[in-house]
Amino acid sequence: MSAEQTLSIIKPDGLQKNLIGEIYGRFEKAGLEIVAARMMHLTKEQAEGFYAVHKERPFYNDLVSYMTSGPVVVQVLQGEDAINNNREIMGATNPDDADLGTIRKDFAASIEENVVHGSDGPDTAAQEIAFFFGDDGICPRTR
Ligand code: IDP
Ligand code: MG
Repeated sequence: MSAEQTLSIIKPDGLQKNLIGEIYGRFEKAGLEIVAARMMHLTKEQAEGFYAVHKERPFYNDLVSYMTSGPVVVQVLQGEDAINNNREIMGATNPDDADLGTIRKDFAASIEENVVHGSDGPDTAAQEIAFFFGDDGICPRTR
């Protein structure tokens, strides 16, 4: 499989726990390159738009409150099988179900406050990357 890109977010609890470097280290050790990055405090409208797919879920309003409770760090990860690779590094949505050594097993407090987001497939990856970085926000490695 050729190099792929995926959208990753370190969520507000991840910043509160001061885990940016720890999480970036895990990405880099797994061979993923960070090719775009920004820190931002999502507005309610941005969080609602990003998670629109979950609009009908009972946890939607809480999810929007959580995602706007503090700043986040958003990045594009690039590498072989990046989407699945990142999902493996993250672990299952519910930390109780996550494998040992994953970010969520090691750091998540609950199924909601689970530290990281990662795209779940090629279509959502493309949409989510465009949502945060538009057409020209990526910085390809030139060396
Ligand atoms: P994912 O982040 O592992 O892809 P999704 O099912 O896409 O999981 O859910 C998006 C986010 O919504 C989760 O990461 C988590 O923060 C929150 N969430 C998912 N399921 C629940 C739930 O049952 N209760 C509360 N929050 C949830
Ligand atoms: Mg998801």
